Amino acid sequence: MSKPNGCFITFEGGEGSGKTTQARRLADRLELMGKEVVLTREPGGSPGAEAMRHLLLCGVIKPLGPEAEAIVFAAARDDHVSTLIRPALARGAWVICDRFIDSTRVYQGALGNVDHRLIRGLERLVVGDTMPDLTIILDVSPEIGLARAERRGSADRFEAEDMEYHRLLRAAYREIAEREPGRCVLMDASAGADALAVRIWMTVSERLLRQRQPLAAPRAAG
Ligand code: Z5A
Repeated sequence: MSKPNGCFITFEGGEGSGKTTQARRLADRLELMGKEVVLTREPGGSPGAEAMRHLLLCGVIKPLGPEAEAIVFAAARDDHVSTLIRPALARGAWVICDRFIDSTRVYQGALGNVDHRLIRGLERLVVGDTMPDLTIILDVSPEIGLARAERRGSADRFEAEDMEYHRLLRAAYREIAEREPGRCVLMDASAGADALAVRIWMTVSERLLRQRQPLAAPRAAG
């Protein structure tokens, strides 16, 4: 068992949906409760994977095709899962990750047309049973998301795709949320960051924290 006590939460969604902002806020709140929190991201999160992040986002892998891209994302994930995520979960930490397997399913699978057998095969090999306990999918229109991402800075290889690409991306995320309601929660991310943080906290409390509360000690008789 790779996570006997720890808890694994991932954030997913299109550009500018607020993943990084909300992952940070959730981490802060859990830390205030005294939890050990490991806040991380993909691609990247470990020294080996961060080196691969640069190659993936600057576009040098793109000419090799979407299959090669999927394999490099999986190689980066392998390093991240084995050197950071699994050890943290095994010692009982809460791991919060900004993007994970659903990004590969959506960007390389649904949008890059990489065969789902390759995507799932890589997932089984690299992730195994280290699946997220909860995945929060932030859903926002591409118009709002890209405007936010633009305000933040220059476009990477994925942000530079056209509007239709971003509409398909949103639809692919919605489909995952519908298919896996036990793991995924879709949230309207067009609201302000404060309101969204409250809804995320309620979801984490209901789905994960309550289950992990130690049972009250039985009252002494008499
Ligand atoms: N990728 C892939 O193809 N396959 C894979 O397996 C993996 C990834 C793992 C990583 O980019 C790219 O890699 C990604 C998919 C691909 N594609 N792209 N682009 P990244 O990590 O560098 O970027 P990102 O994941 O798209 O994140 P982002 O653009 O930085 O967006 P965000 O994290 O969702 O949003 P944010 O940084 O929290 O907020 C963006 C701005 O909006 C910022 O100024 C905030 O202050 C503001 N903001 C945030 N929330 C709100 C609300 N609620 N209201 C108003 N303004 C807000």
